[in-house]
Amino acid sequence: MERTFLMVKPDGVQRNLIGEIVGRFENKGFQLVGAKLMQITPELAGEHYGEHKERPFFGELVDFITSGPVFAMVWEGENVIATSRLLVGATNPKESAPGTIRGDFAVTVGKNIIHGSDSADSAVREIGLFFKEEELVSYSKDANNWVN
Ligand code: DAT
Ligand code: MG
Repeated sequence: MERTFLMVKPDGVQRNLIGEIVGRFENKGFQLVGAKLMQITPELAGEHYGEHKERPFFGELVDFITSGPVFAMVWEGENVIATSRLLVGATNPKESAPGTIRGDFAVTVGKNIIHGSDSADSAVREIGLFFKEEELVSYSKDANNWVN
């Protein structure tokens, strides 16, 4: 089953949105297979956001993502990578639709609440950066038969 990496950023943790965000993915019908509250080091931040190293906002991005704890998660489900991006909403909250997480809770691109992998390759890479295989749990739930 497809997996993706989702992470409540420091602003989402500070604004008490972990429960709200977990609830949205649960309610959708996806399954949580791993989660932890953690502090990102500058080294991990640099790896995670490596594709943005040359961008003018890179320094601010690393400072922000290391400014407090994040809630890192792995979610599983049919088409979960692309569908999660729809639930997360556009990168810039000025453009994210109401009903999406960023559309409902964020105002500015520098504090946009949540990260979600953007492709199958990113999902594998990011899950590997944040989680060891033994931290992820494979299990079945009867409710999944009413989703898929
Ligand atoms: P996303 O998080 O939607 O995948 P991204 O990968 O393009 O977006 O950028 C990663 C993060 O970098 C994004 O969530 C917020 C920050 N960011 C992106 N563009 C920015 C900009 N123009 N100014 C400041 N921060 C930006
Ligand atoms: Mg991205």
